[in-house]
Amino acid sequence: MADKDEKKKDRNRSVDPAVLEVLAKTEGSGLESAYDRYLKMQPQCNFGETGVCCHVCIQGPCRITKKADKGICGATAYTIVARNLVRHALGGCAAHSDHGLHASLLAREVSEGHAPDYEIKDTKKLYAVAERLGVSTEGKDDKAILKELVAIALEDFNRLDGKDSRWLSQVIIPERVERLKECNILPSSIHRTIAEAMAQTHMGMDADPVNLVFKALEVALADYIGEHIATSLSDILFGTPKPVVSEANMGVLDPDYVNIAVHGHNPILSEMIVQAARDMKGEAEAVGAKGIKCMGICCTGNEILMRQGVPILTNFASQELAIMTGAVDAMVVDIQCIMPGIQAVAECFHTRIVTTMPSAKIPGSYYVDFDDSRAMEKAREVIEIAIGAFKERNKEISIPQVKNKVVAGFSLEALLDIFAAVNPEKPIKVLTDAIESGELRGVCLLAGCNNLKRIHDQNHSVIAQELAKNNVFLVATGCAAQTYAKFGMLNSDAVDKYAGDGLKAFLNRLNEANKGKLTEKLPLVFHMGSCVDNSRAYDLMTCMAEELQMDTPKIPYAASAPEAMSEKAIAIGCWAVSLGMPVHVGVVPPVPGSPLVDGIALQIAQDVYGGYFIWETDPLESAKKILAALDERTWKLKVHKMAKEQYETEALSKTW
Ligand code: BF8
Ligand code: SF4
Repeated sequence: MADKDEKKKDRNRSVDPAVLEVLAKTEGSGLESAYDRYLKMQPQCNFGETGVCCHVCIQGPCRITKKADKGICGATAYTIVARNLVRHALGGCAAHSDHGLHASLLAREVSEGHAPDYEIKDTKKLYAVAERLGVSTEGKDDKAILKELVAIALEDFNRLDGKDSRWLSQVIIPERVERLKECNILPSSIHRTIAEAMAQTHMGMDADPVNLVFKALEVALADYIGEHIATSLSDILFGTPKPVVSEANMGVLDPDYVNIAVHGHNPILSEMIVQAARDMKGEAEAVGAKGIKCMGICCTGNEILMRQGVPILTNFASQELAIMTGAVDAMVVDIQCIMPGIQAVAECFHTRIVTTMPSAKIPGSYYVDFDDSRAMEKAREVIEIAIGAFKERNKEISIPQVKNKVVAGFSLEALLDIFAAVNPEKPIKVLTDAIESGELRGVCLLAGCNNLKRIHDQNHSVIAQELAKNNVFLVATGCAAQTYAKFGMLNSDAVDKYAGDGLKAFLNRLNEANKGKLTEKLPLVFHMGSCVDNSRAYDLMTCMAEELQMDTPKIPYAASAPEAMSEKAIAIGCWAVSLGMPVHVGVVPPVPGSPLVDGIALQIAQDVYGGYFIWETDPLESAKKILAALDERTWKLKVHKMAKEQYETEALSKTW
């Protein structure tokens, strides 16, 4: 019912003041964005929405109705829903892994001394990853170590011998590895898993919903490997993020500058664009600009915010609206989450859309064939296009004067460094102690997208505020983190405004201990990076599990995707469940069409993996359910600790 009411609402489906200003200014102008198209799309097909539409073969589409309880081939609702779930997870896995593969191939070039515009920036991380993966560093130079890491990564993409993924087996706790093996879902290699799952979901193949759901989880774990590889190698090549100060929202646009929006996911491109923009200030001044400003949208925005302090322009849902300000000279895109709609809007302005990757072209856009071996030359080509556009500005510029201060850059390494000021021996104990003492109720990862089915940014902001009020330690990634950036929730003012007493006391203790070391007070929400950096957020859970010597299902750590949209979000949600997290999703995915598959996701998964899904669209209810999931774990943690101490029941406390 609530969902139906939502759909009746008008196009002002946002709580971001900058977005509302642009929507108001463009009403009736003929400029079209996702906010308009969402309305035109109503009502959306209920068969698709609940997952019971199948077009796996071209006898279809088949949809399950009261009259037809099976597809033409005899597939029932549970087969169709489960098969669709596998294919959604596959899309996400392929996207993240493709990103991880690009990072691996670039790292190999660097290790062989090819890609001259890139280098190993973070030797400490190189050594840390080598240690985690069991690679000896003795007597080897950095490039040789990197080459070995890349070989392990590439083997994890291509292995055909059926052995377990080495990367995954090394980066998660042994108890989880065992569980995944027992359930036969530990991937061998990414590409093999993708191929097998495509075959398994072909018409006339697997009809068993449990087998299919398990395959979806295996695919999702392959996604996790791709993400972890992408994050690790990006840190080695571009630096592991450290606390950085910046700002966010459309007010970061400056009419006096050449404004370049960098949009997509791949730091291999955006790092070069940012560097080239710094080098080409003179060229911009020559055409009357004060310089060049880069700013980010979506996850590549997170990558360059975290490492370079580049401001955030906006997040996924409002990407077209940024162009409607008339102040964006070029929007440079690489891969993923790029709405094709940006081109039509750009054509109404002087804005150039520059596509850069062979796998993500848009008709009508400028195309610069980005090449790692000539990266700087290509980046300069892109900047020249933007400078050319600046000269052709032809419309009134109208920039919403909305922006907020941002403190970001919290890689796991950065977080542990902050904790180390309180406990240098065991930094993570600062967090686990605060949970055990009751000061904090647990940790929540706020992740994921925007989805026009919800009011843009509302679920993100309300859920975070509620959790903060209830003393949950909050980390964020992806477009969720960008909501917090835009809304001033990534700075210390937000702590005063929203945090409960326990969270305030915890953060104040850290601020005190880090006086003189940190230039800024700590924020309410800790920005851990892009969506592939959900691997960082899971590394935090692994670190807590190692400290508490418990399997992950006992750790009071939940995840939430308040406005999930993409196939990548489905893959992330599935690996998080199989790796032991309760996962809230604020937009119901196409699963309830099969009560059986729905039941597996919401309940049975918990018995098998310890993690499970929670579907809840209402933000206040969502926060309540996340808190209940955390409280259940905190309570269990205490019982197990007590049992361990009183009865020395190691087995009881270690396994879950
Ligand atoms: O990978 S959060 S809308 S931008 S999919 Fe896309 Fe979703 Fe944003 Fe980043 Ni992640
Ligand atoms: Fe219909 Fe079966 Fe073909 Fe799916 S696979 S479209 S249910 S006939």
